[in-house]
Amino acid sequence: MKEYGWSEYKDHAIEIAKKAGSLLLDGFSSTTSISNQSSDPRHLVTRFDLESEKLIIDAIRKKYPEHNILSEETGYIDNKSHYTWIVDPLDGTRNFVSKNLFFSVSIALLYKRDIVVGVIYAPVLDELYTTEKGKGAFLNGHRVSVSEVKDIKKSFIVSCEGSDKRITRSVRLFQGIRPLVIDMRKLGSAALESAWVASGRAEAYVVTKINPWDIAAGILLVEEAGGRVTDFRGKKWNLKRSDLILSNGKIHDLLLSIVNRALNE
Ligand code: LIP
Repeated sequence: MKEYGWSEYKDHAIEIAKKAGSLLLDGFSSTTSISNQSSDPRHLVTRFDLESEKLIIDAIRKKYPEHNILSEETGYIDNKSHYTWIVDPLDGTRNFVSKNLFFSVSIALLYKRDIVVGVIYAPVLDELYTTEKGKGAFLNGHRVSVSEVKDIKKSFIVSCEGSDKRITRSVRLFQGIRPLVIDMRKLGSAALESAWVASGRAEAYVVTKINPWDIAAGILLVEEAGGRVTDFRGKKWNLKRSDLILSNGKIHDLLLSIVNRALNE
């Protein structure tokens, strides 16, 4: 780890996320209808996803031209660097199009295999979640922590199927988890679902087949807020692991066994 920390990169990510957020806010407020720019009708891509992504990639390349970038719509720009920016320019596109305010910009920085910076900005909510490895997790500049709830019966769980569009496993997860907890919620933005765990609004987020750009910033945020992140086998996250539990740590082991029972029954 660099001795002076990762603040320079975090500050840059905040600056870009806010600019991208303001672009999205203009789109969200406009009355013009928004069409799908993708040739695949199952994959919704609006011009705001593309404009936000261009703004973010241009800003990263201007300041750090030698870094790699992995972004939802553009894919992987490989410069053989140890640094990789992981970008979702509009997480929650369906919400955005339906005038639902739960959408966000998510930017993370990976150094070798470790996520070292995470920034999630929800422009309508005006919620800016920021984190840097070893320095804690923050919402609008105030430190946040995962919840203290230890009892699964007193837990709220957020969950979604990620890109697992067959949804068989999410239905099983709902059947297995829902009767044991207060409630299960689905927000439509994986980044914000992670941020809810980090800020103690939910005890855990259970997700199948999630893409790195949806979750990378949220993973560091939850860990820095005192939580725990593993795959369904209890292994640490890496770029290839996409079935994940992000939790307050206290209910993690029990949730792992509930998830595995639900999927294997
Ligand atoms: C979306 C997520 C959503 C998840 C979808 C999708 P997008 O991100 O955050 O919660 O269920 O699979 O990945 O595509 O709007 O950036």
